[in-house]
Amino acid sequence: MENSADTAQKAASKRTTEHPPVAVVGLGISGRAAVDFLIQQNIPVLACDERMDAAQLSALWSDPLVTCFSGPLPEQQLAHASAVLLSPGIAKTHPGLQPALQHGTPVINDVEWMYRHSRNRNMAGREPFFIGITGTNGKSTVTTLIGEMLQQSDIPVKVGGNLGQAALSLWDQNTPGYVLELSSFQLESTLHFRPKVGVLLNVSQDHLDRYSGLDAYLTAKQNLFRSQGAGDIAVINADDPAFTETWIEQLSKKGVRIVPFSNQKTVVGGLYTKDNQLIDHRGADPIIVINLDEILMTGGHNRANAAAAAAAALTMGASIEAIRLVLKTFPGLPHRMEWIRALDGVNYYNDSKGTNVGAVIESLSSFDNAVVLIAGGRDKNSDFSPLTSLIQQRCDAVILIGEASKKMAQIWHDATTLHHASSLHEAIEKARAAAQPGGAVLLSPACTSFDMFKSFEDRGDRFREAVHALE
Ligand code: UMA
Repeated sequence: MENSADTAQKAASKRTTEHPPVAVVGLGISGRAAVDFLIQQNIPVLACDERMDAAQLSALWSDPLVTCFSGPLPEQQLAHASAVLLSPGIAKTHPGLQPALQHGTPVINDVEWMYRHSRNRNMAGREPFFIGITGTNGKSTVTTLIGEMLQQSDIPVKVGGNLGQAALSLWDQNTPGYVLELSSFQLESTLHFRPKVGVLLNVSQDHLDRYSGLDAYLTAKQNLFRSQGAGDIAVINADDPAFTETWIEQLSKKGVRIVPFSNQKTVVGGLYTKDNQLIDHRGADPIIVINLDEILMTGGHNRANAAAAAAAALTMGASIEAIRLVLKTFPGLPHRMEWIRALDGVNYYNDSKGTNVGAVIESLSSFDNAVVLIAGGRDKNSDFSPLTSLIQQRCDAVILIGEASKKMAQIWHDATTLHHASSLHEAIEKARAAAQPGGAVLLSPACTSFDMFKSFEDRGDRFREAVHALE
């Protein structure tokens, strides 16, 4: 008589003959969700992680479909896998992936796999739709807004991606659509992924530790539209000079409908802000969506975010009433210009998600003056000089933390008073001492958090706790 382990083993070996193995490289949030999904699909998996040891890996899955590899990537096994699903934190230039790439093994990712799966498994005769959102800044906010606007319109979408919930963990046979925040890292490894609506918010310098320059970074972002064709929609920021007429024309020639949005000018065919109103001018006549002073989120960048989100949601059937309700009540995401408290007449803001120069420019621009900025962390090979004049105009002092502090000090030494701090607590104390009543203390680091914290959320949570603890 067979015991249950024998039965599982037999079932697994029967299953393994039906599908060649798929390799998953990197077993963080996206990799683990991919392995779980493949197990559910009865597909054998080669689960690889260079930084986890064998004991850590063996604790993750007991299913005989999964073979784990810790340490250096198993190059030959990857080359002979039917596909490699690559985690976004690992670039395709990784030496351990080269044999697979040379062998012609598809090196793709969880988003591409989900898309292909969705083509095979039609739901009640209908394929789910995808909305993909990318850009240097604002993509988490816009992704969340679109999700809320559709849900308020009784279109029950699932929301995730770079936002935190891995794409494959969202899969549900009955879901009509997915709203995915997509980073440039993720878009490097999509191929046939075809969003019904692609949203490109803005592009400014970021991740220059991974890309050779702004052009390479922009190319990765534009990959969102690579497979779009007739009937698809591209929501594009008409105020961003990075999106050239030639590129937009190429999209139009494929039959993609361009829906521009602007916070500066009238764009017929799209959405724009004018005279304190957000206007939908996709049709023949302009329609007022909302008065701008009714939008709960503050700042010019959030008006652009509201316009982009409304454009995407409207094209997928959201109602104006739902959009209005969401914009009136959505307070913004944590760690993005999050107001924490006022103490001694000074307002404290957590902008830990401000991990690049463009984000800090947006955040600082929403103050007139009297800001004490806390900046620094792990540098992404960024040029911090575009911040110099804004710091000069708006900051009473800058408190520098982390690995980038020396480089920042060299660039900003003439702009304002600079102080160094060796911990976030010390930075908060120094910021408090430098701040004036009526002013603000702003954590907006222009860097990643990984030199001192687990993540930007960890950095922001600790900042919030420490500020609340001030007496
Ligand atoms: N690993 C290796 N070899 C390497 C590097 C990493 O084996 O050379 C392993 C690590 O040991 C770890 C795993 O790979 O176990 C980590 O994979 P990952 O870095 O791709 O991270 P995930 O945990 O899968 O999280 C990813 C995104 N991370 C990155 O893009 C770096 C998360 O975005 C995203 O929320 C998640 O997938 C779900 O989709 C975070 C991010 O920082 C928030 N994104 C960047 C940004 O917003 O600027 C792009």
